[in-house]
Order: sequence, then structure tokens, then C-alpha cells
Amino acid sequence: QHKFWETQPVGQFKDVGNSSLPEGPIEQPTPLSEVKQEPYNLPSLYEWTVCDMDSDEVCNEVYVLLTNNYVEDDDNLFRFNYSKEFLRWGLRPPGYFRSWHIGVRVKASKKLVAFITGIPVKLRVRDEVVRMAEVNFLCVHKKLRSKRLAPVMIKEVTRRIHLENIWQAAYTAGVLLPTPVTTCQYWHRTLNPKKLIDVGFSRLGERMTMSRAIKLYRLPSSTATLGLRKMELRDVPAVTRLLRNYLSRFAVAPVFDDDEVEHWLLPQEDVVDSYVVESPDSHEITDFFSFYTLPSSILNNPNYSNLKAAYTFYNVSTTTPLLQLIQDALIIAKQKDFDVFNALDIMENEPFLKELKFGRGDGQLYYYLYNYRLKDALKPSELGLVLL
Ligand code: MYA
Ligand code: JJ1
Repeated sequence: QHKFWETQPVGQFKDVGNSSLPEGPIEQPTPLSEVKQEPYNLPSLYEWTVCDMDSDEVCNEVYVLLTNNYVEDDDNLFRFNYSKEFLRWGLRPPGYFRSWHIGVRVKASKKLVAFITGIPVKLRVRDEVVRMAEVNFLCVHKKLRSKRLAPVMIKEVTRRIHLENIWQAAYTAGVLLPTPVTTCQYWHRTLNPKKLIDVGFSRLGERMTMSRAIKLYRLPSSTATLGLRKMELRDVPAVTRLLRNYLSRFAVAPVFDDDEVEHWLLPQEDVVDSYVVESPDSHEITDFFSFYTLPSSILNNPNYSNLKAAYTFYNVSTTTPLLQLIQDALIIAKQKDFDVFNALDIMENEPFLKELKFGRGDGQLYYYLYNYRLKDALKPSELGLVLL
């Protein structure tokens, strides 16, 4: 059934519900001297390469590979189109390892045909803070699928993560593997109904006309929250405090320090947007919201080639109701010309999804841990982690 995953230290389907197994690492670390020193073997036509994301040329090769071969929806109408600036941001957080940005090239032509990445993260699982990797952007060129290249790539990234004395990882996928920590649902808030319907992203439901849809999804022309402004560098300490405190209530969540908050939340045009609420009287930061920009290519549409999507990232409300905060996020996203605003049903998102006219998507996102067992799956609302 899962010839590769059966061999890996992950929760297995046969053990689901078996609460005699303890929570925590599945395997113990080995001495670093016992970690394999040479890369795994690739089929002889291919070679490993480290992808230096500082290089415009290499970053462009990665961008082109992903643009043409990365994740699609179930009906192959859309494909994620991460921008180069986004990839640079997502792959170079504080303390990142260049050696974890792994490519596979054709020896003869040097063409980049596969990719996988890791970045470091401190992840808290219940009461334990564990140094982990987040593994993402696994991609094999369409012409090289089903040749068992993915398991070799996963083993190689694992080896390079082990060389940094890290033994656990977190990852997400749209496919079911052994075995999810939690299963999340995508939700979508229409901002540009006409375009979404034109491109097949959404449909006019029963008894719905285009003009009724346009009216249904109309938003106020300006935000409601007093003291709402773009996050600035000087806000980092306050945002870190708010975020650390907020994330402490979830069973699984990252632990961010100031450097990481600066990296992940300081606004970057067309990559990440963050807004804080500064109290007009005390000048304290009481709330913030953030979203990242991840367009999708629209495959085979005569009128449009790109869907502009925002994804909710980390939000904290202490004073402004979360509903109002996210409504303001929708208004700003609309002003910035996004077509749709996406969210998962994690953290405290569920209550605002229905209220703010998000609709359930046809995609799910499964969250996984490598070499860390949980006794029972979590509810999405117990998860405080967003992967890009
Ligand atoms: S999720 C995004 C994944 N990318 C895409 O979906 C893009 C489009 N698809 C492709 O490029 C290919 O179809 C991929 C598979 C590359 C996905 N995660 O080579 P194969 C297993 C994990 O013949 P291909 C993301 O980036 C599959 O079950 N495993 O297949 C997070 C089978 O194993 P088994 C996957 O289709 C990635 C084997 O691969 C996935 O040519 C996290 C088949 O290999 C998947 N998304 O290539 C990776 N899809 O027989 C794990 C298929 O056992 C990280 N498979 O069922 C683990 C932690 C590592 C670090 C640990 C440190 C301590
Ligand atoms: O975007 C997604 N689905 C859309 C488009 C569906 C097109 C046909 N398959 C969707 N639209 C309906 C919205 C509608 C708005 C008005 C109200 C009712 C609802 O459902 C889906 C998510 O739902 N996206 C995908 O399938 C992309 C892959 C998701 C898995 C990604 C995993 C990879 C990440 C690795 O790190």
C-alpha cells in the first residue's frame, strides 16, 4: 500500500487508535558520526544540486520548475504559482541551511527537474519545544513522475536535516499519507465573483444570478478598526509578545522569537501583508492580522491566466473582535485587487469563516509530523501552525 512510508518513523495506519504507544519521538537520534556521509544514489542520468536561492538564475530555475509542475487542484484547473520573491522569503528564514534547498538536475543538460526543501523551526508539541524542519516544495517534473524519485528526495532531505542534529519534521500535503496529525479544510472568501465564476473557481449556485453574487460579496469601501495600520519594524517586539502568548493555547504551534517575527510578518510587497491595531490612546499594539500572496496559474482559460489569492497567516485579537479584524483584512485584500481570500479551519478561524461568507473548498490539507507520535489526531482548531 505505502511501500516507502511503511519504512519511515511516522505513525502507521495499523496503529491508529492504539493508545498504548507513547507520545513523542518514534526513534532516538543516532550519533552524528553514524549519519550517512554521502548523498543517496539517484538514477544514473541525474545529479544532486544545492539550489542557491540568492542567485537570480537559480531562483528563476526553481520558479520555472514549480510554475510548470507544482500542486494543482483536483480538476487540474489551477496550479500554485509561488513568486520568486515569495520563494526567497519562504526559504531563507533566520538560521536557514543552504544545504536543505535541494535540486535534482539532468546530468547531460543540467536542467532542473526536481526540488525539495527544509527550513528550521522550533515547534511546540503539547509541553515540549522541539527543533524541527518544515519540509515543503517537493516537486518532480511531470515527465519524471511515478519513478520513485520522491522517496529518494525525502531520504536525502532527511539525511541533511540529521546532519544538523535535527530529528523531527513537520509537513503538509493535499494527499492522505500515514498518518495525519489533523485534517484541515480549505475555505474561500470570494472577492471578485465575476472572475471566479468565469475561470471555474466557483459556480453560481441555485437561484443565484451574477448581480446577486456581486451584491452578496460586496464589502465596505473602508476598514472599520480605529488605529489599524501596516506593521512596521518597531512593532516587532509587541507582535512577538502577542503571537507567543496567543500560540501557547494550541497543542501544536511554532515558537517565534523577534528575528522570526521580523522575517515572517514584516510586510513585503506581493509576499506578506501584516497590519497592527495601535490603540489610539495608549499606543499599545492590541491586535494584528496577516496574509500572504500566493497566486495560481489558471490553466487553459482564454480570458485570464492568473488568479490572485491571499491566504490568512497569523492573526491575534485581544481587543478588536476577530470577526471585525478579518473583515478588515478582506477589505484590504479587495483594495489590493485580490480575487479570493483563502483560509484553513485551524486556530480560531472556524467561527469567522461562516460569518464572513467564506465557502467550503474542494481541497483538504493534511498536516504531518515525522518521527513524532501523537496518541490521537488533533482537531484543526488545536493546530497553531501555518505552512506556506
Ligand atoms: S506537499 C506538495 C507535494 N508536491 C506536489 O504535489 C507537486 C506535484 N506532484 C509532484 O511533483 C509529484 O507527484 C510528487 C511525488 C513529487 C509529489 N508527500 O516519486 P514517486 C509518496 C510525501 O513515484 P511522484 C510537500 O511539498 C507516495 O505516497 N510523500 O511519486 C510536502 C509514494 O510513497 P508510498 C508523497 O508522483 C512534502 C511515493 O511518494 C507525496 O513521481 C513532504 C511515490 O513516489 C507527498 N506530497 O512524486 C515530504 N506524494 O509508496 C515528506 C507522493 O509509500 C517529508 N508521495 O505511498 C518528511 C520529513 C522529512 C524530513 C525528516 C527530518 C527528520
Ligand atoms: O482552490 C481550491 N478549490 C477551489 C477551486 C476548485 C476548482 C475545481 N476543482 C474551490 N472553489 C470553490 C470556492 C467557492 C466560493 C464560493 C462559495 C463556495 C465555494 O473549492 C482547493 C482548496 O479548496 N485547492 C486545491 O485543491 C489546491 C491543492 C490543495 C492542497 C495543497 C497541498 C500542498 C501544500 C504543501 O505544502
